[in-house]
Amino acid sequence: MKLYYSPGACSLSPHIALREAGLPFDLVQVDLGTKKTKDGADFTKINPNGYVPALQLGDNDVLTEGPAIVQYIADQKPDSGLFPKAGGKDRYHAQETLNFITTELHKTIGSLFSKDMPDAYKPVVQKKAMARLAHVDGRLASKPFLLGDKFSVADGYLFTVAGWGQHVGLDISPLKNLSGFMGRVAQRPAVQAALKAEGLGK
Ligand SMILES: N[C@@H](CCC(=O)N[C@@H](CS)C(=O)NCC(=O)O)C(=O)O
Repeated sequence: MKLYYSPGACSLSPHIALREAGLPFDLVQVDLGTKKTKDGADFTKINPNGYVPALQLGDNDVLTEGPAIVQYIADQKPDSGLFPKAGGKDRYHAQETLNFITTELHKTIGSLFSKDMPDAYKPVVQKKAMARLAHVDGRLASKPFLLGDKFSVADGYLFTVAGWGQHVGLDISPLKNLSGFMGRVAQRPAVQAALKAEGLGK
């Protein structure tokens, strides 16, 4: 497998998932400005939308969209506990969580990086993002990870997008459960390895 990524972008979520699952993979860096891969290939031939993450599964098979990619990765190691197995209610609740992260957090917090966002609109988006993060903080009051006692691919996704907050004027320090979660996830060897490989490690 080949993961197309950009340092610190939402592709960090499947990158963490691949390392947590212990699967072999190659990393290919993409310049999101020029839409070229590090080795000069046209990334829009790989993902016509021109965004990361994209996971090359075989010569002619590329999977895109972060929530689908992390489920695929977890399903390669069904006993890893990285995502509930198909068939039970837990699976749907886990998908509910991924959908919440992608629509309510990823796209909301991610939009604050846009240079095209009018300054007057930023506080509106920041307020909405903080309300959603407060909801997550509440969920983490009674359990260490989003789905319970065990780390799942949803946690790697939350860690990735909540980590952007500090760069876009969101102060999560009053959200004690979420802050604790961020610290806990950051300590995980797979997460540290992913950050280091993306040039973000300490
Ligand atoms: N719907 C996609 C969105 C992915 C996305 O927003 N990727 C960003 C980085 S976090 C990107 O590559 N942006 C560059 C662009 O849209 O041109 C997903 O969930 O995977």
